[in-house]
Amino acid sequence: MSRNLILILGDQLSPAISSLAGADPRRDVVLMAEVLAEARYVDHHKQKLALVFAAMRHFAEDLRTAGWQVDYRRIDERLPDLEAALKAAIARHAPAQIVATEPGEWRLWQAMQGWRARFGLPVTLCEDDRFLCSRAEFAAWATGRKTFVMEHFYRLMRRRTGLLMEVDQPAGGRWNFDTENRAPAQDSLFLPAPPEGARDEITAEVLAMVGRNFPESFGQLTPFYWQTTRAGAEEARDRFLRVALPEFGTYQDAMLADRRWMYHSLLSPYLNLGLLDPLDLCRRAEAEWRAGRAPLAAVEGFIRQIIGWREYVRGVYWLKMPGYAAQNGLNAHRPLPGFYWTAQTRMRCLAQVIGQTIETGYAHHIQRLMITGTYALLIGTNPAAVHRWYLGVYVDAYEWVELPNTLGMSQHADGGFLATKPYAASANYIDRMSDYCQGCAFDPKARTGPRACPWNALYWDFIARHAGQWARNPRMSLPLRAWHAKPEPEQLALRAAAAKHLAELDAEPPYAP
Ligand code: FAD
Ligand code: DLZ
Repeated sequence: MSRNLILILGDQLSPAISSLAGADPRRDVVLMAEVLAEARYVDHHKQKLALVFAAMRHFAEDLRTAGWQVDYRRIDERLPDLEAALKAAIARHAPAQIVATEPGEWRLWQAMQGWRARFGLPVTLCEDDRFLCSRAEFAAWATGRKTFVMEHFYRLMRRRTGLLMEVDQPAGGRWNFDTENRAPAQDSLFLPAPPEGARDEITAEVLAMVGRNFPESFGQLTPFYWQTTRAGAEEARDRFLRVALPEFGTYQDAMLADRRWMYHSLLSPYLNLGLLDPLDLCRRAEAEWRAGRAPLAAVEGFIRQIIGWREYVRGVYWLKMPGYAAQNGLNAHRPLPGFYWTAQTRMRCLAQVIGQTIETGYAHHIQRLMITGTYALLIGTNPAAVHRWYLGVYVDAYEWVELPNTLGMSQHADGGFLATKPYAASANYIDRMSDYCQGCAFDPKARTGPRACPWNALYWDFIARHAGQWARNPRMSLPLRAWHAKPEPEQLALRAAAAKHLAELDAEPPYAP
């Protein structure tokens, strides 16, 4: 029998990955390669680089222990890209075909379409069955639909998996317990301690290597918060289920300065790398509810994020690419302010979230959506620039999940396909959901004047700037009516305050990361 060359990418670190199914460890060779193109196609956070490379090296060791022959190429060898790694591996192993699981990003998927011609070998691309809904199934679900409501898709996934189902009815008589979630932050919250980062030899070596080779990359390398092995990810999972899941829903949207983890799971990096299986994780969360250790509202909310949102955004990504990435429905062209790379701003909310991002490579959903996302939206930032920032700075960022969240949900650049209403808010929202406004240089209650929080004028300027568009959107009728009801002098003052803030931003020298 002839030998196959099986390429395993850095976010395909699952022993049950489809490219290995049916392969023979005695005959086939696995190729894993740390390459410059993947490390540099966007300005990745240092902790993301360290996490990916350390997890890849650990996974290669696991494969070897399981009897696989692994051809592993390290970043120090400075291979330019995956094709260079493949070319060398083909010369070395003379395989009869290349096998891979379909990648998570369009750019690589497109490149793979040319591999057969380039390498003169058959290429088999296996479906990525770590997701519940395949690309084809999502496309079939989407076909002929007038609306693409996530909730409808989510119910289908609940039925398909049987998660939180009593025969064919949702557990507790309701599909969605969101109304019981999302309480504002309270100073008295007890918060679980942050997880400890991995400290084994491989990880220590990779941390030193990233420090040497990527000194200019975004973010701090240490303290390093992330687990780099399957066992470590499983420990983080068990700790979350035990300690934080019961409060997950209640404070899902809350933000507190210096208490950056809140009750979130911090499991997205491991899910996206393949160190945890999403369905298995949801079954374990369900078991916590069935055992009476976590309330249904928390468990339902958590499961919805994974079998609902996570699957849904992936479906949208593959349905809409490649055109999706170029959409700019609000015709926004401002560059991303330089302080997104430095956290040097007097707006305390942004300084907090960006500062935390620099230090950890993590921010929770509402920090991403309603702080860094909303500010970029209000000032009219080019969505492609916002997309590049999010794709780089978070340790869990891969385009299939990041792009729809950024361009669609956060920047409303897809014409309202993913979110029918923009996630725009004034300082009032931040003051209600966080403690960021306490001790800020600006007053969240003031709309104009030297101490007025810039978010207030920017919010109304955003409503006014796109008033024609909102007039066609029934979900925006309330803020639009409120804008039109304002006396003209107030409208003028708000727009002048917004113009002043934007002019100050424009006057800053462009930041080139
Ligand atoms: P938890 O709050 O504990 O949620 C549990 C799990 O649900 C997460 O681990 C994640 O797998 C899933 N999940 C929750 N919300 C979403 C969502 N909106 N889309 C997809 N999955 C979701 N998530 C990423 O995994 N990678 C990204 O690059 C990414 N970029 C984002 C960019 C923007 C602008 C926004 C608004 C959201 C983005 N998200 C992204 C979604 C979400 O913010 C993260 O999944 C979440 O913050 C990860 O932290 P956690 O594991 O503590 O999540
Ligand atoms: C994110 C990442 C990085 C930084 N480096 C590598 C790498 O050197 N080799 C590799 O195989 N994968 C890497 N990855 C993950 C890929 O970028 C990821 O597989 C694609 O973006 C598809 O999701």
